[in-house]
Amino acid sequence: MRSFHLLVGTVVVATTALILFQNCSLTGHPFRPASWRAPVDENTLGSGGVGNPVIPEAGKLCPELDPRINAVQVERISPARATALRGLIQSAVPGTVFLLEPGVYPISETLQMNTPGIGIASTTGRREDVILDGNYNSGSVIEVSAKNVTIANLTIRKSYHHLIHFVDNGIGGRVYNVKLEDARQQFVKSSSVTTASDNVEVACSEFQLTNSGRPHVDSDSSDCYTGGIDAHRSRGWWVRDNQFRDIYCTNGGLAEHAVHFWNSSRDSLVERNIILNCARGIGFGLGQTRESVGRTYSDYPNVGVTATTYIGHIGGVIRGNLIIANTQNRFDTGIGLEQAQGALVHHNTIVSTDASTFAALDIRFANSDPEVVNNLVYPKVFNRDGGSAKTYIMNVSVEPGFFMADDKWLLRLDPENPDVKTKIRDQGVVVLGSEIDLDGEDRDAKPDPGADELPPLK
Ligand SMILES: [Ca+2]
Ligand SMILES: [Ca+2]
Repeated sequence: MRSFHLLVGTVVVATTALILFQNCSLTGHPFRPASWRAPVDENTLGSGGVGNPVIPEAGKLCPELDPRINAVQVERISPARATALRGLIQSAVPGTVFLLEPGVYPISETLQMNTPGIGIASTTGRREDVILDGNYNSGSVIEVSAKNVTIANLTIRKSYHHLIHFVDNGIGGRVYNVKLEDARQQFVKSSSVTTASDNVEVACSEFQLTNSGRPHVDSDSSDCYTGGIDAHRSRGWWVRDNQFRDIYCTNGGLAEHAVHFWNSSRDSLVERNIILNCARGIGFGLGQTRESVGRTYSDYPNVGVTATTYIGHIGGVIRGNLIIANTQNRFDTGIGLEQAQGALVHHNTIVSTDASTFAALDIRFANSDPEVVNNLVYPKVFNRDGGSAKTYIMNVSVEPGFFMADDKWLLRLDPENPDVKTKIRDQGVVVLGSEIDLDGEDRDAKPDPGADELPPLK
């Protein structure tokens, strides 16, 4: 099926572009203009090549967030008051923002953010200046159970359960410019009993499992019970412009995805994330039938209730993500769709040089019927157990040789490579919602498949 695109000529492409433009619509999300992106550690990521820094538009997608805007009250906290923080948050009036001065804040008991509109951030705006350290004590570091809570500009590390756990009613939450490091279980979790935490934005943040954190991963609940974002029964999340790194286990267990929405989640928008050396990239749904209590919607009344009508994920968009693995025996799947109905998979680059890779893209079970357009994939795409793409065009099979030779992360295509010139540059079709590439640059009128629009020809 993948070879089909190579035969598509210009006329067909133009026609298809028109049809696609008319048919594509974002399921649930209006187009949200990109606003900002976090700076990237270029020492780790490599130079990018062709005179481009890795993120040439740094700042455009991720401008600085000042949490004092719209705050009803601002409370300044020093590390000396770390032990008082929990009680102060507990008794805060709605709209209070806690600004923490630089330092390490030991968190021995979960911070319960259960008042609407409250926030926590550093005084400096730099995430490395303030560290909430759970030291694997117990529970989660932060639990969110109220609307419009903001967590920004700081670091959270070493949780026994989750670094941030959205429980009931955490609607409209925002996780912004946060460094999330070393969770024993999933880094950001959403699970609810009564009211799901919908419309949460996780943006411009960095998730990393370090070598020193990896031995702490929970291997009792499953062999490798961790992952980046793990959201059950959640609707309308927006996960954008983040980095996920090294979320894998070395004990033979398979980590959950860097970004995973399942158990009848809906309308997730996952865009422009960089996912490096994680065991699995992005997942919508998991398994053929429900594993725990799913969620129903008025227009999908039985979707989460009975095994025969189960849908793992409804709608949603996965676009402009860069999913790279160059490790060995760690990488399983780039994008996994399991009972994921109506997903749009556009302009992603998925490349693995890991010999144990199962699939760049895995389309599984009968409800999975994605529209797959303008992706770069290597090595394999699978349709299995009755799953198949509804639309599959202009997806190009790339090889590591297509990328810059001095770029160990395979972040940049080599514009001089003959295959890049003929198979990728300007060969995509116009897809609504993908106007901005991974760098925050506008795509030209002839889009290039993959996450990055190539620099113009000189
Ligand atoms: Ca182009
Ligand atoms: Ca670009």
